[in-house]
Amino acid sequence: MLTTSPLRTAVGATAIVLLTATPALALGPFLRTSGVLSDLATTASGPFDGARARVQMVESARGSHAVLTVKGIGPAAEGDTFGAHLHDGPCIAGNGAAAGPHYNSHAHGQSPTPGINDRTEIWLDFTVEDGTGTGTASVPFVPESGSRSVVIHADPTNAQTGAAGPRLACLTVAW
Ligand SMILES: [Cu+2]
Repeated sequence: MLTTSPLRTAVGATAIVLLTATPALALGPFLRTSGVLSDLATTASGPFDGARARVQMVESARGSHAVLTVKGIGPAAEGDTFGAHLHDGPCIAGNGAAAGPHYNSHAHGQSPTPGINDRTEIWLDFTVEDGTGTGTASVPFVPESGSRSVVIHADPTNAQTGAAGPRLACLTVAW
């Protein structure tokens, strides 16, 4: 028999099954997903064609912690650093705009002061080594559930503006 926490009653049935595998009040993973990246690039081919990504997010008393791992990146990108972020909207191949803006905790009413930085947004930049990249982030909030995405950009994230150039690829993250 399933027992559901009141905090979780709004999420979908599949997620409820996963979440109730742990005691109702325990803090733990609320998102674990993987798959082949969807292509957002405007060029015919690129280093993320056919690459796979895995995203895990864990809730703790301090907020949330995210890990992005990308594997199978083409050799042309070896040693390069790419910006990657949690975005508000879904990942739709060929439609980078569908992912919307970065998930920003102030925009969601979760932080008192506005700002674009690695405390109000989940930035997961990574550097490619042996075709693999890993980005991590810890933030003092837990993002609201929804159909969202992790978007990989062409450039490293600018710490002042959050900009990271064209959108190259994405992965759906929904919880
Ligand atoms: Cu982004």
